[in-house]
Amino acid sequence: MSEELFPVPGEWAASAKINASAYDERYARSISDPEGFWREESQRIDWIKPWETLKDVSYNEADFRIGWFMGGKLNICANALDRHLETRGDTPAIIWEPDHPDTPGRTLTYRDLHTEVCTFANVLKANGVNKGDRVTIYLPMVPEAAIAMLACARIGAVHSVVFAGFSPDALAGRIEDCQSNIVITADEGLRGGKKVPLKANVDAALEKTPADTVIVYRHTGGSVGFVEGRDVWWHDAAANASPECAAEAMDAEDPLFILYTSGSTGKPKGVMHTTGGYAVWTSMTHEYVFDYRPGQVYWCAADVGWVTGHSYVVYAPLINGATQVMFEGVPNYPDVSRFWNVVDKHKVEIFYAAPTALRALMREGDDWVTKTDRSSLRLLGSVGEPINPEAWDWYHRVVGERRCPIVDTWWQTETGGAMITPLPGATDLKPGSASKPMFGVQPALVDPEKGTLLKGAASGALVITDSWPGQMRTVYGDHDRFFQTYFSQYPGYYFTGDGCRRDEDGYYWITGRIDDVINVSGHRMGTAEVESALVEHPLVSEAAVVGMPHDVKGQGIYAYVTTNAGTEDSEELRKELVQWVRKEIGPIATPDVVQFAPGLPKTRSGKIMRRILRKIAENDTGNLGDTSTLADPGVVDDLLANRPRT
Ligand code: 6R9
Repeated sequence: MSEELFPVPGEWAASAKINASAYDERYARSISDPEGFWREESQRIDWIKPWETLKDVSYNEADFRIGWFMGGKLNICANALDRHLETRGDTPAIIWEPDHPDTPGRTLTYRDLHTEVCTFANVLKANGVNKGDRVTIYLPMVPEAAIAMLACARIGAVHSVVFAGFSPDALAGRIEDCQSNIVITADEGLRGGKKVPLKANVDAALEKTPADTVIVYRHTGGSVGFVEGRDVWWHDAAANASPECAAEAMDAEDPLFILYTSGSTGKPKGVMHTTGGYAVWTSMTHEYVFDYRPGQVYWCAADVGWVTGHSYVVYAPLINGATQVMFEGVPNYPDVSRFWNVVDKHKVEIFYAAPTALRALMREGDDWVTKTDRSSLRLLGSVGEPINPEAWDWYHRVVGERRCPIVDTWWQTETGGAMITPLPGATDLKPGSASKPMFGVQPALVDPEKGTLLKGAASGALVITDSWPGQMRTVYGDHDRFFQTYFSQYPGYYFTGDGCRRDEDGYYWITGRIDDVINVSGHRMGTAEVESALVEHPLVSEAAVVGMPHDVKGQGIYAYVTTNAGTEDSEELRKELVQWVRKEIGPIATPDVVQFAPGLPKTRSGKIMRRILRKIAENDTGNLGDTSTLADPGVVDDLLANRPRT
């Protein structure tokens, strides 16, 4: 990897909120005097009742617990909206840019958003939603997604947003897991000119898992089925609701949301975040990572269905009084200049996106970018997966015209906000490195086998040695799974699941997942989830899924499938299996390669040797490593001989 250094531009060093020496000083203080550091930083939030104890944390199994800002009371929605009304009530909070540029957009000021959120909070109440109830949100990228989330937070209900690209089955599983009685959706979504049948998907999901209420936002106007007594139109309900709704005083540790994410085993986990720590953490990281000042136009291109959309579209920007663009569409519609046309249209200064989108655009050539103006851009961000130096260089040179620093932010659904990231006025950049820890974060590397701490320049498993305010608090409904997944492997540490290298300058280079999680276009997919979808097909007896390198997506999905005896492994069946997985999970889980395998490489104890399957998928077949424990070595020869050309 390139180790070229891009020093902090002079004007950034001079004007940014945090320069290099401020970073060193504050980072040191955040570790040596957490009490003082967080007392100051927590002032960014309006507390209804001040907190008493900074943290209550133990990573030991016997008394395992994580809590921050104990005793404090607040409402995160009031922090995102009410407190801005006096100073910036008429300032745009959300500038909504629709799927097609000719469709009229919408601008909601802080006052507009406040009115909409209070009204919808009353709609929720009128439909029986109480504090602590789980509300499933299955909406496209429209302001109503943020409105619904904030309305939940206002009354203390716990939202569970399900990405609108997920299938009815995946939606049903999530509704069932958190025992949610209400679903908020739209008639249809719209992405790249294509309609997504959201309401129909909800209807299908609720055949498996019934719910009492479905609130439907009319977006495209497409016709949808309507179940009397269960379904309610958003606009009808809102017309009868008061625009005034007091914000509930929430305990710092009251749940704020559940967000399902893929792990290395089993079904997706309901990652649960609470209120106080998440508010402080997201707001602080947003302010420093983007050097954000109210008035600047900020655009995070993530969907609200992912954690990046929760933290850096909905909560942090609004808490910080930002003006932001919310984009319904996709980067290549109506053409591949779309991102940059939107930047020009709204004079975007700060732009935050995923490497997969950048790689796809990079392939289309520079003209699509250079024919746009982009002079408003000051800062670029990257999130979701490692950004390869080639894509980094393109982003820096072509998109940002060498003028804009790139903040490559490493974090996870579990961490709530950015953990390892450059700060634009403080950190000299190395393309491909997420660089240095955020305040209060203590990363460390351990030997993956021995679990011993590695010092200095080293490569190993990335762990975090102590808690931070935005850390997830539990796996919904399964606290033991929370402990087992993240704290049992390397006792005393939070294990991230990522591999990482630390260089001689103390910069961190994330190398990707070292567990059975694949990162497809910045979206997490558990190999176990895809496998269980495949084996549900009546003709499949066994499946093993691994990641493979993919030019645009970062990683692709490679599935080895063993069919039932007597089944013909035809091209037709291969296509059918691909469609099957799309239907079971959603298009993001589409396998890139399906290889029929009469047998899978297994140890004598019956464990699938994924290491070998990974090597075959990576086309790295020269050295398959130790195959002596294989029960039947002939299986591997067969796999090698029948590898589909990709
Ligand atoms: C925010 C988000 C988390 C996983 C994480 C890692 C990968 C995210 C990255 C990155 C390298 C970055 N990841 N950001 N890898 N550099 N800047 O993406 O959350 O969907 O939970 O994914 O994504 O592998 O463990 P999530």
